[in-house]
Amino acid sequence: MPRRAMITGITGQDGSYLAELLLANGYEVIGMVRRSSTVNFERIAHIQDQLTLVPGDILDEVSMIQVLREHRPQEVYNLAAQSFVQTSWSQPVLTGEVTAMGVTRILDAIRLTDPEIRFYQASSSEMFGKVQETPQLESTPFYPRSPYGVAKVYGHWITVNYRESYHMHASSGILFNHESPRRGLEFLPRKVSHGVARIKLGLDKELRLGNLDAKRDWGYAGDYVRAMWAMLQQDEPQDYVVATGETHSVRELCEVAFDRAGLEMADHVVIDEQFLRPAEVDLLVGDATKAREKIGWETEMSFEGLVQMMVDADIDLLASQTR
Ligand code: NAP
Ligand code: G4F
Repeated sequence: MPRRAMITGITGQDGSYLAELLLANGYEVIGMVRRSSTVNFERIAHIQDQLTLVPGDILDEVSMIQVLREHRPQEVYNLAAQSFVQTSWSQPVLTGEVTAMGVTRILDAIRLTDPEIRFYQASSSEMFGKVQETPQLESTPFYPRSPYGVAKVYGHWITVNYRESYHMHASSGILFNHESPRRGLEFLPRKVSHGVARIKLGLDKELRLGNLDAKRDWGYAGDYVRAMWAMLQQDEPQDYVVATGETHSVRELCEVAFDRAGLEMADHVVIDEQFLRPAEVDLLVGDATKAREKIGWETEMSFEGLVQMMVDADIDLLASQTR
């Protein structure tokens, strides 16, 4: 019998890469999708015929109990979230309901239907926020700087709590920023790669950004989903930092992107206050030694390679749309 996994957030960036990985590993993949008035399956359209998509919402525990009862997965990956940090200030309650309480709902649905299910929680380096040590590792204290970061801290600790209270195989991946051509357009790296492509093709002249000095540890989403899967194959559930160990500023990322397109960043980037945040996370850089040693995880994509790939992909995409 093939193993069966359920993914919440399968229509998102990570959900699409994880679904590909699980299918390649011979899994039957159940994707929980929330109702919307228009279908948004672009990221999974190429594998949709191999997936079982079922309706459900992280805001509704009963819907998840029904999905779990009907499909009986052995593994559940909880990727669903309101994941855009900036929006978490304008929608703090929704962010808490989805990104924090949603984790309790899915954990509880698992506890009630089949506590043997192995569970992955998508925790975030945003939990480190105003960092208490550098680099950040599993033992670094959290100091979140946004309603999103606060919600992720809740999601992280409720995962630990269900592991300790009910002996569930629940693991949390503390993932640092990871990107790809499938990233949402509002996140900085994709905003830059898409903006650069638009300028290159003469569709725009400027790119409006916020804080160019913030530093992030940026990796490739395709590499990071391998770590999610590996965590659930371990005998013991644990928490792991997943990061490249390198940090770069927003400015450096822009320079690589503009350079790739043969453009001068200074000619096009405009600072726009609307993209500054009420509180910023100035520096993130992770230490993934534990993931390397215990689950054999390695990142394969370089920072420059990632940014260049995203710029190339957006130029190809826009060129095909304007042809
Ligand atoms: P994403 O592209 O924004 O995808 C989020 C997914 O959550 C989408 O499929 C979305 O569905 C779904 N969702 C939102 N609200 C929902 C609800 N009420 N019920 C069910 N599903 C809902 O995010 P991502 O980049 O793939 O990230 C995946 C997870 O990892 C998130 O939890 C994120 O917070 C976390 N994370 C991401 C990073 C990163 O750098 N990418 C780093 C650390 C942690 P729709 O398509 O219908 O909107
Ligand atoms: O790409 P970002 O929006 O990602 P952020 O806030 O680091 O969060 C992402 O990574 C987290 C992991 O650490 C995830 F948990 C979370 O779900 C999300 O995937 O912004 C990156 C940096 C920030 O410092 C921001 O202030 O870029 C800076 N920035 C500067 N100008 C901008 C802009 N960010 C955005 N989105 N748009 C700008 O115009």
